[in-house]
Amino acid sequence: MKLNLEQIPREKTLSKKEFVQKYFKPQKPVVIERFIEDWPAYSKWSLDYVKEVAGDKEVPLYDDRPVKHDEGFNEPHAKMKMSDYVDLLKSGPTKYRIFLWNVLKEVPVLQKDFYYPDFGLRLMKGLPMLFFGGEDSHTFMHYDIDLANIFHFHFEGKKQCILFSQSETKYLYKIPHSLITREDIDFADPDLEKWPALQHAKGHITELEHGNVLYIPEGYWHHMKYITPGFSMSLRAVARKPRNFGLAVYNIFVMRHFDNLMRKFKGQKWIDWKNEKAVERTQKLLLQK
Ligand SMILES: O=C(O)CCC(=O)C(=O)O
Ligand SMILES: [Fe+2]
Repeated sequence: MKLNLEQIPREKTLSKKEFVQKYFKPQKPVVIERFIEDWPAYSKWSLDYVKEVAGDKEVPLYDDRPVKHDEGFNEPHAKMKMSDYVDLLKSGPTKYRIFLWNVLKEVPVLQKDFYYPDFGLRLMKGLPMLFFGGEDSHTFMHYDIDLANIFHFHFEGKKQCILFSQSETKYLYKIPHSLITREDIDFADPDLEKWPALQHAKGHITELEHGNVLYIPEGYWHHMKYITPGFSMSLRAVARKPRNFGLAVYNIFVMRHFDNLMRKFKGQKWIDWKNEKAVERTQKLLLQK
């Protein structure tokens, strides 16, 4: 048995009008294959180029170890120079990833290599973020705290992306008071006997190659698996649907602080409780079906 995933449609190019009508309004994902061919980044951006312009920067690295209280929240698991990291990526599989690296702030010259595309949405200009991963590494299934619309541009190598809309949350073993699902689910090859509710979830899948851009609609869950080493840039636009905007405000101003407080007071017990709750709640919904 496999997950119920449909291929994300692919378009060679797409006008603003077509994008809004066909994908933004109905909130459907799409891959645009040749959208950035006029960006300098299209011919320039590679791991070697990043090594050249940012080799001396120290970068925070994350692997796939589950959240633990004593390791702090969002604390990097290791640090190294970008030049060493690129060498590591090229030397073979590694779990180490860079998650949310602010390009503008860290390496301003990279700004000249891309434009803010006009998709009819107002993009947040201060927040172009970069993500890197080694062969076989993955970003846990999550949705972003602000439930933004995401344009995810991929460079060098291949990356598998699995998406679910918020309507599927009930089948995904979501951890309460957080933005992730159970971290021990391997979405690229899930054990459906252990996680039976996943059979009911309807999702989307694609593989990105250099120069492709994936539109991720508001609040969609995303799981990324780097098939070969590579990196991506995300540009974001604020959630427009009132429900999503409301959830974003709740997550940023309430959920996050409540969760931090509970971690402080209850420590690992809080994390263990949430992990159990994720299964309990999902099983309960399954019985009601
Ligand atoms: O590609 C990745 O490693 C993660 C991307 C992501 O989570 C995002 O763009 O919001
Ligand atoms: Fe994300």
